[in-house]
Amino acid sequence: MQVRAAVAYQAGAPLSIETVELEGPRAGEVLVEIKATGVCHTDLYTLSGADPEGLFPTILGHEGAGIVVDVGPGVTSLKKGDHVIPLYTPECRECEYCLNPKTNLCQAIRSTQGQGLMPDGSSRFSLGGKKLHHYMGTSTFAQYTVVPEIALAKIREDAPFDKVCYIGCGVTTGIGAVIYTAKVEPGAKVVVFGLGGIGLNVIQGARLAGAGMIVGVDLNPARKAMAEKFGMTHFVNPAEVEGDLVPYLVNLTKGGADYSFECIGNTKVMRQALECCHKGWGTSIIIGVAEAGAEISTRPFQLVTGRNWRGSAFGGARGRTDVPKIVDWYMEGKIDIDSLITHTMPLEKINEAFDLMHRGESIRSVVIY
Ligand code: NAD
Ligand code: AHE
Ligand code: ZN
Repeated sequence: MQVRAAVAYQAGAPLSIETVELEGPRAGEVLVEIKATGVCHTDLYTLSGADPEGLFPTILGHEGAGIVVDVGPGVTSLKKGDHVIPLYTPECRECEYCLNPKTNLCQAIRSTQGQGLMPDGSSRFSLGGKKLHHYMGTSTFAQYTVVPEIALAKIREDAPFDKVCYIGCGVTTGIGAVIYTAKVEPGAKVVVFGLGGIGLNVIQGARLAGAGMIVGVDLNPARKAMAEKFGMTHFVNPAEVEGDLVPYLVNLTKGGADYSFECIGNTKVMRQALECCHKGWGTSIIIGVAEAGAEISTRPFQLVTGRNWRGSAFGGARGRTDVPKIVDWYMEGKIDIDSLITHTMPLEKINEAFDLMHRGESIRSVVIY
């Protein structure tokens, strides 16, 4: 079939709206009509050319929601008409990762996904007879996309696509990092670096977990009001701190953070996030994605003296199991998504979403098909 899509021809260039060819679903695959998709900083990162898995030409996008239109042979868990959220972290429930409660990183299709291909090693997208790469197994910047069955979470039908698409990455990544990865306890002192589409969800996750102190750190003063609405108790702008940021934060938290979260992708900030943690037990979670070749460093003494350095992908969530629950939390009013969606646009204007993010003017932009 022919579908409208935003094609990334090469790194650094704006996306181009094209009519591309999409082949139907093969065995174990599902054709999804994407109704809405968020634009995440990771799309911008890959488009920048810094991502070693950023293959071009491609169709980006990994934060979508839509409706099943057709299923390939052997698909049993989904049928035409089901409402779904595509998952860049699938959940096969069979691989050694899925069977290990310590991780959410299902590896069933990771290698072909990283090569921009479907699990059988081919692509369903093409333009003018030339192959287009898939992206993160989802390619939600297309009106229709083909996704493996194990990479789709079935969600309730009364959930609005233009809001719950954000659960496909940002909401789950932020709230999940607090609840599933860090397992923040009531009363904990939390420091969040970067108050964008991810960090603000870490803040609402920390409030949900009952954290006693939630410090937000961002260079953009415009982020303060929104972060306060989501539960931030103290705002720190590093540009306004005299002297080193780390001792300032240790002092503010009276000894250091129980948990810190880096939601920027800046390796210098990752070090600050670790070193502002409390001696003996503080845990720092890296969420931000840094370019290939970037390295983190600290004095080993920081770890010897009991600080823990960890990372979190997709918030530690198991998509097919946890995403429908997070949709329920939204529908029950336990979490706020609407306030974070600051801009919406049709696919034709998707480049504006990237410009807004570059200028720090949006929290989340959502493309509505
Ligand atoms: P964003 O652009 O919306 O937010 C980044 C925020 O960081 C902005 O508010 C910006 O002002 C702030 N910032 C930038 N430099 C700073 C500095 N030096 N000190 C303090 N604040 C600073 O981005 P986002 O969509 O929230 O994504 C954040 C990061 O998380 C990106 O690296 C993205 O690729 C990554 N990410 C990771 C996962 C995962 O599963 N691990 C999932 C989604 C996104
Ligand atoms: N391809 C990049 C890695 C990017 C990365 O870390 N992606 C996160 C999700 S970001 C969503 O916005 C992730 O889930 N990582 C686990 C994985 O298996 O990719 C690179 O640098 O190579
Ligand atoms: Zn993302």
